[in-house]
Amino acid sequence: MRAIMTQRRPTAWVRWCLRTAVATLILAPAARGALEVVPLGTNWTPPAGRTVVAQTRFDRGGNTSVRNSAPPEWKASGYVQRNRDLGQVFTAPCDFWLESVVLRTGPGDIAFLPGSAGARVFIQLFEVEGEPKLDDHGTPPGTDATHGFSKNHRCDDVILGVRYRPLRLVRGGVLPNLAAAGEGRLAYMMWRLDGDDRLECRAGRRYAFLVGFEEPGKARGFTLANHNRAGDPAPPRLDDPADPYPGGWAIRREGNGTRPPSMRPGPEPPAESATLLREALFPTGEARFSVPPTTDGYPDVDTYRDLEFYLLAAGGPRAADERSLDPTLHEAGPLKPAFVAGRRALE
Ligand SMILES: [Ca+2]
Ligand SMILES: [Ca+2]
Repeated sequence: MRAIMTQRRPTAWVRWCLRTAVATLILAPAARGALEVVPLGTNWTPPAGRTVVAQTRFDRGGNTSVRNSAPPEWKASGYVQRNRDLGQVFTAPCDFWLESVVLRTGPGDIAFLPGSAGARVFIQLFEVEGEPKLDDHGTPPGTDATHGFSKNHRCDDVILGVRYRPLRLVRGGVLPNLAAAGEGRLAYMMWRLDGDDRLECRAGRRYAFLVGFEEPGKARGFTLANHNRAGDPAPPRLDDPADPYPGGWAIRREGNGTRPPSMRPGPEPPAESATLLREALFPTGEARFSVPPTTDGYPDVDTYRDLEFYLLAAGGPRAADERSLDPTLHEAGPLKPAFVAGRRALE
């Protein structure tokens, strides 16, 4: 009897293993750990049901740029223009799996530079811990900012009291040619995470994303549509009722993170410009991703800025098979858009 069972068990075991392996191959996501940047054109409507957060307001002026230019540009006011990653802090309004971030280029004249199409990009994700506090740098209304890059008293106001804890770095996206639509102005793009790189967000917690070019290149930069209240004459406050998105604020990583950077005013770079150049460039290799984001910037800060951005949760039709593999995806119940502001109404 024992001999018969010993012969039969391996056969049943092998069959079970084969069935499981085949099922796994069929059900497994095609790609895991990938970043895809998808052009959405200049007319795009956030999908109902999957849009968890939407900040729709943007200014008609300005060029708020993501860039990784080589060589960087000298500014006669006395500094080398710093390479920069840009992003946004948000508060999860419910439990959800973040699958996509939709961003939009700005309306300005350098919305999408020619060295950007085809460049490799990344998105870095953080949890934001602590409670934000506004530091006006000792320059309230009626005084000038002290750092010399701007006189606007709000341009040295920064958010302190928080720590940006890195959660995930997803590389390998390829930026599409957004200039194919609207000359690159006000063009939407979807930064989509696949498989294990989707981020589990818990209701009430703050998170942040930061996007940038992986490598420097000639004329490599694009702007992001955003709304900035740095010019508001009202006294600074974090709970400003005019804030279009009270759940967070914009952030950046500039150069090697030195704050404030050195200034040597003049029409040409000084002979000894190595320090200025080093401060303008990202550290090489992995060190770049350890430079924490901040609202501090020169000449602008992100303290009063919000990007135009949309967060889409996993759970759409193309994720149907993945949903069956992950029972937590829909435990939070129906998704409701939150922090919706501005002109655009969600369908
Ligand atoms: Ca100030
Ligand atoms: Ca805000």
